[in-house]
Amino acid sequence: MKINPYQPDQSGMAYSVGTTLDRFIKFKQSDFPFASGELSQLLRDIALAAKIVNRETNRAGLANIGGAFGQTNVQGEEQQKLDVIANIRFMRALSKGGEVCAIVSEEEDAVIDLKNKSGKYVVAIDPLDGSSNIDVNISIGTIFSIYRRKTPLGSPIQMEDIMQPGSEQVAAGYVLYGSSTMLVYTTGFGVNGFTYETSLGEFFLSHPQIKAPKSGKIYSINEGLELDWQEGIKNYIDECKAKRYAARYIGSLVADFHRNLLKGGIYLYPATKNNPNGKLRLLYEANALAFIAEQAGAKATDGKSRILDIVPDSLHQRTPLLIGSEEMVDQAIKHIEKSKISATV
Ligand code: FDP
Repeated sequence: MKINPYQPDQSGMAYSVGTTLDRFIKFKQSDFPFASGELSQLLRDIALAAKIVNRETNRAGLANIGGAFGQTNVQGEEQQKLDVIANIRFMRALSKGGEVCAIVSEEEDAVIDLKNKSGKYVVAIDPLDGSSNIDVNISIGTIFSIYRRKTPLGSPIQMEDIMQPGSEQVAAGYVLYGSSTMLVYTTGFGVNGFTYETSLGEFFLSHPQIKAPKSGKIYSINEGLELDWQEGIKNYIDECKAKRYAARYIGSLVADFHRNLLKGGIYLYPATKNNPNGKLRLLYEANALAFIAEQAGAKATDGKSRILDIVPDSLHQRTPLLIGSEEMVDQAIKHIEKSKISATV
């Protein structure tokens, strides 16, 4: 029997391993008519750093890289050693790649100006999200947003390059370090997911054109904070319970978001009494996931406005976040609006 390597293989002897992330990015470059390949290279740089972080997270239990680093970040949160390692890996990949002029990171107080005159892109990144889950072998993630700089190439970086609303993102994605490692990203032409094949050291296309279910039966929220929620959120969660929806809360935003994106559901981190702006960061958490959500047909809001329309006024700005299946987010918004009306009459 002769097997044609260019045809789908019926025999199973030469089954196709699939499309690598690199090849997919190369094919997709034609989505951008005048693209010179820098965004593609930048996505490859991110994927490379993700592979290294994946290796570090996998051996964390053995390599004395678990636990606290002994310092707090600008948010006052205790940095874990892996937070610091992931930050170093991504900073290095982004600065050496040559496409980026500035980086905003959860782990850095100020903007990192790379003084790279030819760098077209600004990256906002949470190198390792879900820090409280690092030491207990629970899924964690990386979240990134990519913007084109506004000021001319070669001129000094300005705040207008950094403080762009999420609607200006040219690409965004996340890496989920879970039972398998996945990279999911969008460049504004749908959402595609890639699973890491450890023995080959490659990400392969496993979830082409992800579409979020319009509705779902999963709600994800930290119910320990219920006493601090506003009325509308309480009422919405009561409705979820009345409908016997399933409560699923990992406490790693990427993991909770990813599950709900595939299965249908809603993730909520609302304003609370202590955190009137919620907990999550607009620039390097909410914006990227909101872009992905919308590209997959889901929705993201802070309860009042579309996340992607918010114009940031500070680097580490927080925002309430309600994100997930369209009908569920709409229903939550209805409850918030209704409770406001009843509070004023
Ligand atoms: P963490 O503080 O562990 O880094 O981004 C912050 C985040 O995790 C999200 O990943 C997660 O969804 C949320 O905070 C968990 O916050 P709570 O512990 O307050 O529920």
